[in-house]
Amino acid sequence: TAARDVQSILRELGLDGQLSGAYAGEWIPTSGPELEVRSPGTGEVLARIPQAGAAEYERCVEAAQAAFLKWREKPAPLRGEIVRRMGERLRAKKDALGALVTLEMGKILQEGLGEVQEAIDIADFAVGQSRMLYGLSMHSERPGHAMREQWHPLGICGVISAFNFPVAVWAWNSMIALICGDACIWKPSPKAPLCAIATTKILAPVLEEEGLGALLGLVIGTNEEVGERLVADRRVPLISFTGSTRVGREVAAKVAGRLGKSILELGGNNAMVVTENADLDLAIPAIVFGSVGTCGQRCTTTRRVLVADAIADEVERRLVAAYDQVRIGNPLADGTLCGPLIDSHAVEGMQRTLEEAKQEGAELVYGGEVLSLDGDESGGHYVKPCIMRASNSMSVVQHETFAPILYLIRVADLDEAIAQHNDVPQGLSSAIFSSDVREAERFLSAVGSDCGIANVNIGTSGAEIGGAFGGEKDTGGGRESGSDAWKAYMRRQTNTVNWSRELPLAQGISFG
Ligand code: UN1
Repeated sequence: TAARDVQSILRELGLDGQLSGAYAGEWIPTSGPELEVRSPGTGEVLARIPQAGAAEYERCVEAAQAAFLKWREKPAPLRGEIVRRMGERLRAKKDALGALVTLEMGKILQEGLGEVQEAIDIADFAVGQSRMLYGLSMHSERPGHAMREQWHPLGICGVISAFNFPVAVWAWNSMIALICGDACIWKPSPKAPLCAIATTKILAPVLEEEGLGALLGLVIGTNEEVGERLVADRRVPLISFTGSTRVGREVAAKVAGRLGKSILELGGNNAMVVTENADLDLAIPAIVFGSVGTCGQRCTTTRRVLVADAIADEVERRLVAAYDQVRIGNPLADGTLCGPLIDSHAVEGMQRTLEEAKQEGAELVYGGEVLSLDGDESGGHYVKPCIMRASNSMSVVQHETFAPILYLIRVADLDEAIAQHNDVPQGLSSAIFSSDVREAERFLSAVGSDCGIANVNIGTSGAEIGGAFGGEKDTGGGRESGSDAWKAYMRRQTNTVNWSRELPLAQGISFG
């Protein structure tokens, strides 16, 4: 039955025939090296995609630029109306697309569906935002003068996305970029290209009706052929990159070198502070969802727990009991809470980190085993989520390993917790569990968490789309999704209009 399910999911999304790796308003035949897509849960080959190369990339950019010139003239609320129709299409395909996320990327079905919901949510948000691209008006110091700012469309936005959120993070960028009047070119992760093809097949027809399909360009290709070209391309004023800090640093330097704009969503090293005043009935499940959810492969995954000495034994005991209840297995199956890692490299990376952790003196509390590897009967990349006692200064704790490893770190008090909390290179998401308003507010204050996201009595992951998403330091400083993140996708223009019959100069200068 599993095999039939897979085929029916692929068929429903139009992925069962010959696939192309490039869309530029129409699907362009591609003939580059084949990308083989395997399901991380079973090892089964889901598809083979002939990749796009330089020529197809060029077609996408040219078509996107031409479409942009028309799109920017459409009033923003009418652009919003088109995005509204896209949200409707996503709603209609939520079940199938959510299942595809699970098949291709390995997160459990509940999370696959949640990811598509996140894309629907941002589409809805973008519709409202399309009537709220507000600029300020200022009071001129000169008589008979008016001053204001306007926000204009920017151009082509290149979106380079990661495997772990193969639909939602692209949607954060593209839905907002579209209402801002931009075109998009998507280079998805080679580990999740089917989600990109399916999403484009669902959404682009809405734009095709307007003759503007090329606004949602898609290029599946290697970094050499496509990624580097996109990053270096002066016709692409904005690059939004999600991925590792190492690659993000290179992307940032290249885009800055041509004075382009970039939005960077890089690694996290997210911690939860659990004080003596924490409600552990909330904290324990929040830690489990944060650390085990998506098999530890969210940017926002809880990687460190900074726990008050006095309650550390109890927290450890309760976490072990909770981890023991986590059902690991086929991510499509009911009741599974933890699916596989994305591939064998991720499994090896986790094992390497655990080895290094032991050498540095971390103590294994729970889990960490490889449950099966490629070549085993199931072919999946399953591991047992792991808990370790560690200290914050260990090099394994300072690095992000994209796997379910949770470091328990004991601290004497809130001062020490905050100091250690901030003593890592990354600054994405953070949380405190405390029912004491003084502790909670201090954590959120200027002397508290240094992260882009700081929560009280909820976990580090699973943010809603309404807020700005992103983080500081090695996380890259970008903000996407809600709040005023839309401003990054537009260009600001300051206007001064003289409606008087004089020509006074600013700063009181008299000239001639
Ligand atoms: C990511 O891991 O790249 O807050 C994004 C969350 C999700 C998005 C994560 N809404 O966990």
